[in-house]
Amino acid sequence: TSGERTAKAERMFELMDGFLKNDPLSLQKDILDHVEYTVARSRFSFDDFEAYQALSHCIRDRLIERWHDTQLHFKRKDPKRVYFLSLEYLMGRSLSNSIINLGIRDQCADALSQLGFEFEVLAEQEGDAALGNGGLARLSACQMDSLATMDFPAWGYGLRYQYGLFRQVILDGFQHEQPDYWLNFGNPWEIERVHVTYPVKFYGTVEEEILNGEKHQVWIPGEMVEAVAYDNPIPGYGTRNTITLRLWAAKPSNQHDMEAYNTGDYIDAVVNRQRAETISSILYPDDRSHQGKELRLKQQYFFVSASLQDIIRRFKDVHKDLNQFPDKVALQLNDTHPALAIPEVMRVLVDEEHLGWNKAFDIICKIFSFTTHTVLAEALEKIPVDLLESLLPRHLQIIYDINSFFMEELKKRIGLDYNRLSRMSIVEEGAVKSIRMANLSIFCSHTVNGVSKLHSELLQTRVFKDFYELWPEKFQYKTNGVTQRRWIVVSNPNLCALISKWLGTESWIRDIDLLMGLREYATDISLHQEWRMVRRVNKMRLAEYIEATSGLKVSLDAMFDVQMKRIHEYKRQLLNILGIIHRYDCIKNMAKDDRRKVVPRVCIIGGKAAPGYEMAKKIIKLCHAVAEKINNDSDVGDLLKLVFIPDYNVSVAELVIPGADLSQHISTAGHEASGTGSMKFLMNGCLLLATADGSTVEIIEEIGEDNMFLFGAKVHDVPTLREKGSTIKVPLQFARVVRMVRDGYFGFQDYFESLCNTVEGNNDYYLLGADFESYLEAQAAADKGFIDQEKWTRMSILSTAGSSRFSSDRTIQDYAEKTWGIEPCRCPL
Ligand code: NBX
Repeated sequence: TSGERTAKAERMFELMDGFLKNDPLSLQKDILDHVEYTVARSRFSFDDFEAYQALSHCIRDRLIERWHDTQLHFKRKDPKRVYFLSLEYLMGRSLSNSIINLGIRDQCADALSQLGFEFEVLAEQEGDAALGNGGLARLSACQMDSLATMDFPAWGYGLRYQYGLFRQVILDGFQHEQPDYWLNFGNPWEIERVHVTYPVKFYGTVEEEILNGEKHQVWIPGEMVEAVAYDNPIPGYGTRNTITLRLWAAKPSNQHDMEAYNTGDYIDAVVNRQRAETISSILYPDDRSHQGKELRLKQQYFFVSASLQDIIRRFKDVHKDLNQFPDKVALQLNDTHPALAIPEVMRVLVDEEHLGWNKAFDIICKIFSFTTHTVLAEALEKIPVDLLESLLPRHLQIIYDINSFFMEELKKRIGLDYNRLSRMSIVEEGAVKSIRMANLSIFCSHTVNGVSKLHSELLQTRVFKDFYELWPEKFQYKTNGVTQRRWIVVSNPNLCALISKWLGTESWIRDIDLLMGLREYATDISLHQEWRMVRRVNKMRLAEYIEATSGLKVSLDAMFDVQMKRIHEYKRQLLNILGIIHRYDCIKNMAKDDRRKVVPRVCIIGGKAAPGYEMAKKIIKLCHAVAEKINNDSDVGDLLKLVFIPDYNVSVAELVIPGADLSQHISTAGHEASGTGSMKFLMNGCLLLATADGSTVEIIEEIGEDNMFLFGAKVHDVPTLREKGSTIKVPLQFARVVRMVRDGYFGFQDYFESLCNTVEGNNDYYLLGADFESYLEAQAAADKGFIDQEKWTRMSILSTAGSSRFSSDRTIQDYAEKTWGIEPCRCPL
């Protein structure tokens, strides 16, 4: 029997002293075994990449052990679980992170060096897993790390895109997109589960059936594809817990199109089958708009359907009564992208489990929580009804039913205020009738979370005001955070060692509040020296990278000033570039003697523009055109350099952030929901030059205005400034730098014209002109601060110390307590 078999296996395992060992010798043996048997190279001759592959498999084996134990432990304890539903994860590289979380970094480095390899070199062999666009996707990755580390019974669900976010290639200063076929060289970090598959259905019709004398709607689907699970183990730090990120890939189903085979058109039938795979083949690279594309909707439903089948199966393995579902399951919607989960759960409960509408809806409202990541009403997702009707006819009916119920409830509360009813309705009647996914998500979730305090205020007073007034208790916020494991321990090992030395413990890696202990030493001169030394080594590494990627040599004495994030008009990279032009112009017009007083700068900009976002692409080109002029001007020399670092991604961030002196987070107030890049810079002791937007407002509370360079209109000034439009007094310097671009000083006059138009007079929606003067003042303050290195170092230490509030551990603790109602479930060692 299987019970006997299990007992026998357990005995054998103990006899053989089963678990893998982590001393350098055992690691070496395992690495060499993988060279020979997994990579299939000779153990006497293999290169860096093959060594990376072997090492990864050796680490993967160790992850799998812990992962099995964790899953078994969860199964035995059966705690309430959270399921994190996100269409995007920016995991970056896994090797260093895994080794550090397993606590075997030194042992691995030893093992490798005895084999003649260097750990850092092997780690560089790994490509990024870039299954997401920007902040939202990296946040998911940070939160998975925290969930694992804090022992929460959590699962992440996502899509296994074959093509991740495009690679950005710059030719003549223009962005070109190249496909990121990241699976080309294999992926040791995933485990294909050929037996964990679910059918996902599309199209078809809805028919009425009579069951036990009652009318029922049944969906007769027209097409079917198969979802196959790929599991990515996520190890926690300082714990055995290793949780699962389960990504779905689409495969043709065997029942896909039986007819075609029967009619004999074999070739066509096979080609058709292949098309199923396109569902999970590509990540949409646009992080602002949604175009109502059928493929995107298919992706969303494919993801939701497979995940929910898996979740419900796991529940039913142990429990009979679906009424207990809310006691055991929390479903977290990462933005509205997975919101089809709401009608899908309804469909399963009503049509398949015959639970009855009211009971089912009651369950829905207890299990879903929703987090939104935007402030812009126009960025909210809407699905055209036509599209939904053809792809998911039954879901459309269910959404209509939810909406009728919603409208009835609303009328009880607000009467027949038709304007308001139509604003709040889940169905938007307009030129294109569509479904408002945010309204659906708010109505059906028990909690609506914003991602920073300011964001939450804006949701309550503007974007979702109508909802807030009626259900204030639903609205909460959880300020975003980032994981110190990735953003200090992995990416800045020297700073990590320094922090541990001064705090006298490594415990801050799990218990981030301890980081505040650094405040005590903020004026200690010997810490200052060591701090500056660490920072200088990081700058050296960054300078080497700049030289290797752009051929530009930069001075380590200059201030490294970085703005790296997706390119958006609201993030105002253009303000940065115009500021740089102004700096250049000033240097040019200075007497030679005065130039000695200029604080040298290396301005570093990086980020991807959505392929269809014309203005963002022009900003990238402008950056290159300006760089070309400045970097070749002998009057300027080392006083000013401008570099665009191409193909910004997680691993580039790991290299750049530790080397930055100053970083810019300069969105027009009221536009950045939170911002998480700033938190990574802060952790690494980089000073911020920022507007009071998103989470910066809370960073100010934490480290104080004096420890950063703050500027610009406040959120409540913005509407008035916009009203004033062209009557605002814009500084002469602003008009001058815009004119330089307009007049072709940097070439490409015609091409930049439309870009210049966006910041002039009434068009200046993002208020570059209005904020320019205070921006320059903040820049001047930064220059002044940089001269006083002692003061600067103190501010830098205080930045790191104050970053503890911005750890994703704190965010996750908040979610666990206040939104999901889950508790840690720690796997014994
Ligand atoms: O989410 C970002 C916000 O802009 C940041 O302020 C915030 O810090 C971060 C995490 O909460 N939003 C974001 O990254 N959105 C997307 O990437 C996106 C992707 C696909 C899409 C819409 C938005 N259809």
